[in-house]
Amino acid sequence: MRTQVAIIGSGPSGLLLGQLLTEAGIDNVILDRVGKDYILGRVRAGVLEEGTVSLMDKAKSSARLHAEGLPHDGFSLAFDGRDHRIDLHGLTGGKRVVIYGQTEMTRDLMAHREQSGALTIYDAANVQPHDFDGAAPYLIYEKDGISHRIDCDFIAGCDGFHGVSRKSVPEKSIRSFEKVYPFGWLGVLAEVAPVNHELVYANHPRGFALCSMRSMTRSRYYIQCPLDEKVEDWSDDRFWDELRLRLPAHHAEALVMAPSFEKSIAPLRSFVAEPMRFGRLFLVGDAAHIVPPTGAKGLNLAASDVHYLFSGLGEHYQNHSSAGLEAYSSRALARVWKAVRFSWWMTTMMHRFPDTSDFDQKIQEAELDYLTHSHAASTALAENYVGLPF
Ligand code: FAS
Ligand code: PHB
Repeated sequence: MRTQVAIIGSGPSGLLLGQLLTEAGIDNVILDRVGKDYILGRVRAGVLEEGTVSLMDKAKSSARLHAEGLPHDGFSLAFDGRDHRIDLHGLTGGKRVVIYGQTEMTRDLMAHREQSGALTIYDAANVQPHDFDGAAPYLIYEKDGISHRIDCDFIAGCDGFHGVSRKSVPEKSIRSFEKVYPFGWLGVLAEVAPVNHELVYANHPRGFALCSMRSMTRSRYYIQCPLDEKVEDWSDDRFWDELRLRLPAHHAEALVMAPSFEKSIAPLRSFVAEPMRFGRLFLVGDAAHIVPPTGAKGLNLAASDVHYLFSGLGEHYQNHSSAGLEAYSSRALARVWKAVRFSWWMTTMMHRFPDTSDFDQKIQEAELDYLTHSHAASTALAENYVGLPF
């Protein structure tokens, strides 16, 4: 088989890139090592920046997003028993975010891809990229025990943090930067009305908590937990009790509880691999970088990577220019590092670190006090949260 762009990974990165290329008439094939239902069973992000929404528009996959997504003009920081609202819309000259689950975004992109007739090969085992440092890269994979080859012009490594793409690059050619946080997030999904019409990020002596949602009838809640916690040790009752202890009284009293239908623990890390391009192999999204979810940047960074790569591939095929592809890594990393900084800053400000010193705790409290009383500081938070320009 031959294609112009071979994409490894059918998550948001791969699907969004695949649909933008298909709409532009650039032939592409997506391979994923698991099946469609497994991908749709993963519960991940919930907040979309306007840039991500625009890319879904461009991919002709945003009808349901506009019909069901919830535009949010602000969110609250809760500490010392009260809420402090961050007016995103007012502080950023009218920008906002949209609440729409990554699972639904993935579902929409998959549906549109099927309608467009573009090829996705699920359950593709042992995908291996080859000769991407030359002019004729190709992929080898196995399906139903038979080995197959796909010749292509370019390979997009959209295969996430644990994928094969980054691992296929010679160690001497890649540099990585990492910070592992001493806690994780225990998250639940429940078919119940959210406690507040906007998100609430809570900093409490017992730990961080986040009240989010997927719709006005489906809530998503998180609490910070130690890294050695086991999800089976957390009954719903224990989770709800702990969440209420970390929220201001008016939220704790208003919280509507219901049986959870999803419960999981995610570790938190910051990770960046440089560069993001190796010859004709491009790393995209979580394959190149990971951020703690506190700033809601992971999925949105994947989208901006896709924007830069799609722009470069379009220039290559339509204008016979390699300028965009040459600039991909530096352009993507410039935005990645600012989002990594913001996600680290928000995580450091909102979580309780084990063994933190009294001095560091006072600094955190001063940070929150300054942030919620300074127009300049809250503007800086708001412009990062809605998403810096592409
Ligand atoms: P993904 O990991 O989503 O997709 C990669 C795809 O590649 C997968 O389908 C995988 O099956 C496939 N793949 C991997 N290896 C392969 C191989 N060798 N061969 C073929 N296919 C292969 N972000 C937020 O903004 N907010 C959140 O609350 C949030 N919560 C998260 C919770 C968890 C547990 C995780 C892991 C991430 C979370 N994220 C969150 C970040 C997440 O949303 C990612 O940023 C987003 O999924 C990135 O999308 P992709 O780059 O497409 O990677
Ligand atoms: C979510 O709804 O899953 C979510 C929202 C905001 C975040 C992280 C996760 O910062």
